[in-house]
Amino acid sequence: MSIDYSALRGEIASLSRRRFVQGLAVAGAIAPLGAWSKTPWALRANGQPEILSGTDFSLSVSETWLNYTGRRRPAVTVNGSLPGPVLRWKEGSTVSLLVRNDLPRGSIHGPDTSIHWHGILLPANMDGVPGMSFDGIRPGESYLYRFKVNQSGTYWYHSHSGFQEQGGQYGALIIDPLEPEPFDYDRDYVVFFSDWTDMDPAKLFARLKKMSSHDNHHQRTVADFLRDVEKNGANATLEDRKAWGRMRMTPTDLSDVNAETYTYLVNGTTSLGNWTALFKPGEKVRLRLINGSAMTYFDVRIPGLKMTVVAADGQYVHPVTVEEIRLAAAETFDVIVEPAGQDAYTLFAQDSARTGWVSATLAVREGLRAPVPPLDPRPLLTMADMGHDHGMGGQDAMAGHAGHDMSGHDMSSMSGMAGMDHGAMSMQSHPKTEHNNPLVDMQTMMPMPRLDDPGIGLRGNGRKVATYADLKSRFDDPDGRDPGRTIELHLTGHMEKFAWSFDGVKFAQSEPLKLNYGERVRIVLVNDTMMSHPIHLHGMWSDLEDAHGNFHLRKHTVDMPPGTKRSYRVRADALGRWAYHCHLFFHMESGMFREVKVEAQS
Ligand SMILES: [Cu+2]
Repeated sequence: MSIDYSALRGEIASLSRRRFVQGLAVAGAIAPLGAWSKTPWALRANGQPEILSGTDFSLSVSETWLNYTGRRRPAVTVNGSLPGPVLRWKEGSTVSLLVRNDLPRGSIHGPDTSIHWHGILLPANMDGVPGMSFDGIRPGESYLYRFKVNQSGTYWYHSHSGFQEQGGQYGALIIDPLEPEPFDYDRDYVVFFSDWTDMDPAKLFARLKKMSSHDNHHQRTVADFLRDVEKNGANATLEDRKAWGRMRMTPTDLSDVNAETYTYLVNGTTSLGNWTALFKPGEKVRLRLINGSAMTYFDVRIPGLKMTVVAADGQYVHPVTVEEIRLAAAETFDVIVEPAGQDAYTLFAQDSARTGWVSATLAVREGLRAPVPPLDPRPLLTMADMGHDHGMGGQDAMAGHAGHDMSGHDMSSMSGMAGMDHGAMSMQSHPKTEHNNPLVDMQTMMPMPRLDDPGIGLRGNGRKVATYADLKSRFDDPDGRDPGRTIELHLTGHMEKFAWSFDGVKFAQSEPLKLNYGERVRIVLVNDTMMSHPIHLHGMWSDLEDAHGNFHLRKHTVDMPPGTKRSYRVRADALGRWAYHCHLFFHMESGMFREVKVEAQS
């Protein structure tokens, strides 16, 4: 083992204690806990954001000073709270949302603002992406969003202006369905995860561009090396080190930004605040898990309880009972739990790099806690995770460097190069724009869908982890047509430069991706990088296909782990200009973003 986990945990614990000294930051007054409620929704837990329901909403985007770490810092908030109020709509109604920009002059989060309704199908000018859907909202001005709500489920909203999403401008969106839901429950809670930083998000981005590995100081040591030699032999160890060196990455690079920088929040509260969802033994509790993080994947579990997943990205799935769920940034999952036999349970969310966590509690009354489990061991990326068959265990994918890096390449240890003839193996081809491209540091050679892979750090952990393969939409393909054409796009990047793009072309240099109004198209994504990317298409559903190309799972955000190739169907039934991007905030900012233009055929 290359890391002393107990020391790491101690370090994090002491860090956490420091952070928690004044760690409970709630923008307004903490809502007093009301009497027990019989209705599923009405109960407001301590610190639960305000719930606004109906059809007419007035929202104010402003700056609020919050203290999560002992220092007061300016957050950008909606109606003064972080997260903003829960908005509760009704399917079939028409909602009006007047959003006013009340950011003070000179705010680090200004000047303009916007709200994007994530996962909601609506007219293009209501989507809230400045420069694409509308001009944004100038200081002191308002924008009236008005559209018919044609779906139901759990979603969220966030700013699409500047760095405001990282600065705290987000909230939950709940849409009650017209038809009864295919499951029942006694209580209903929003569980909104996010990652807070005291830094000015613009400065954090600048730091990433300058020093992309800042948060990954867990470099392997000489002692690790000697241990590896003992275990794997000198040759294999040297080869492995050489290969990693060539890929400009260490095997502990799991996230670009992590708990070194972030304080993780659930419903706007740190672990110390202990956000608590109350239950009575025997009740069914619905938890609407929303990952509103800028850069964090959360692995969520409740030790002692199984979770039955009933919806993904707001859309019903056949119920599947699991013990753990990985939430990519922007994903939502609705789960039902039935706590009984204990007075308190810990809801535990650790980041995928195992650098930190946030916890909350399910309890029969306020003030209780259950034990918080330790962080899982920090996983090491393997060459296989990158799609390399390195002769150290057969894997289903292989990878190589992009063309410009191949000179002097040691073919005995690294397999694959774009365009090479590898005989019977079906090699992944790559777009021309990736070749000799200084923004592309790697290409995958034999990517696979891997829908049944729990993911790095979750394999074989003794817990049943939900995978995309387990989650099947409760309905048939709502479109029904086979896709008329296929568009392949590659997720590309350069770790050291912190440059991210599609097909090696940054947004600023890219042309819009054109879809014909009404067509059913298949989008195939190939991940040519070593990071996971949650890819989000605005305005239209992403209907994920199974490994055989059949409709499988309706999503608004499709997670793409390293070494994967996944496909989904899109019904181009929404005219106009739409954003299409990685939902890791700083990947989007650095160029992993495209415009999708849906046009009527003349
Ligand atoms: Cu990304």
